[in-house]
Amino acid sequence: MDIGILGLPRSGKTTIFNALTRGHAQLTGHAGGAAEPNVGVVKVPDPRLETLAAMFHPKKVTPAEITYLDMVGTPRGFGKGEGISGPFLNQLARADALLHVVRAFENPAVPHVAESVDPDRDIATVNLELAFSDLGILERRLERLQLGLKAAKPQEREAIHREQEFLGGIRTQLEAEVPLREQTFTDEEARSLEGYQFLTAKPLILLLNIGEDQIDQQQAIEARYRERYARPGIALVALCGRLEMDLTQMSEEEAGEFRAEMGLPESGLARMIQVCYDLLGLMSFLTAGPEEVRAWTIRKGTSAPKAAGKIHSDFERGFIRAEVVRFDDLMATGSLAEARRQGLLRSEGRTYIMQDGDVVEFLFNVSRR
Ligand SMILES: Nc1nc2c(ncn2[C@@H]2O[C@H](COP(=O)(O)OP(=O)(O)O)[C@@H](O)[C@H]2O)c(=O)[nH]1
Ligand SMILES: [Mg+2]
Repeated sequence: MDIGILGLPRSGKTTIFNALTRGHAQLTGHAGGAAEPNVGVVKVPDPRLETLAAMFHPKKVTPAEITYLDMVGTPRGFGKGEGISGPFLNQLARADALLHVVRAFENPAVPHVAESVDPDRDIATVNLELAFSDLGILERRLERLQLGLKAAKPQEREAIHREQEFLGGIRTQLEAEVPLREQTFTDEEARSLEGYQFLTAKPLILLLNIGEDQIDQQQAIEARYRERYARPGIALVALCGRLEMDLTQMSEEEAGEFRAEMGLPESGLARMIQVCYDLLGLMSFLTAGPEEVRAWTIRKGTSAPKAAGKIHSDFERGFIRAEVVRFDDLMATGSLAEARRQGLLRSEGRTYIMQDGDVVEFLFNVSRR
């Protein structure tokens, strides 16, 4: 699961990145204009893994992972309505979701690029950049279709006209500031759009980076902005990047005490993982054996063969069936053998929809030709 971080310069992107990944990337003002993004991998904590490990004594335990990408070289024109292009666009286009860091903190030592702190303005600015980028992609495709029309055979023309009309409709809505994630498509239309990797189609997390002096109002600020911006496909979180980054440098115990004192229930890192899971509709299934106990991330509603394909494409192609037991049932019975004896280890076929906490073994057959 890849999350692409974006936002205006000096909004605290790298600070947030460090807080989320316990990283030590250079903040603005120190970096030498590197073009490569900071990449940080976060292990998704799951207490079920430890419990399974105690039962299976595996050689290794592998949690699910979320990867955060912090774009280093924000393009010069970014935030000025010039759209997003080049490597910056490519990095964002590959992400499963976007994390927009919105500056809400005051810091006279680090002036805001637009001179004043105004989260609503910045959210609108970046949304506009994302829409411009998608419009650019649409324009280029429409131009190519128009060119293709000249050389097309009569029987091909209708299909081209249909696509022109479809993409033109999307363009009109985008121009009216309706992001793709809020436009409605049939399943077939949605599939035909996947290849474009439109930015406004991606789930979006608005992360309000509040100042140290606003921590006691964190919940109120979050509620206020959530009311304004939360809708399907958009999540909103308020947290103080600088404080969260400082806390990752402390021991767990120290950080815990500090949080309790400040009235902060859990780490920003843990909250963000939960937000990503909720926003993207994610869940985990588990595999367990003497070699490895492991958690795998999939979207809710994923079928057993697709889930198997997460592990290896051969598992999906040669899928025969899945042997499934609920984590709680496995714990209650104490072993796979006992779960099977009690009829709780089920054989499921191709149409089975995976459930959170399923402990699975996939049976597959790959014919060698
Ligand atoms: N006071 C304050 N300063 C912050 C906060 N978050 C970031 N900064 C400062 O703002 C500057 C830019 O932060 P950075 O993470 O490099 O921003 P980026 O350009 O978006 O990656 C740095 O000097 C940070 O220390 C915050 O929550 N409070
Ligand atoms: Mg940065």
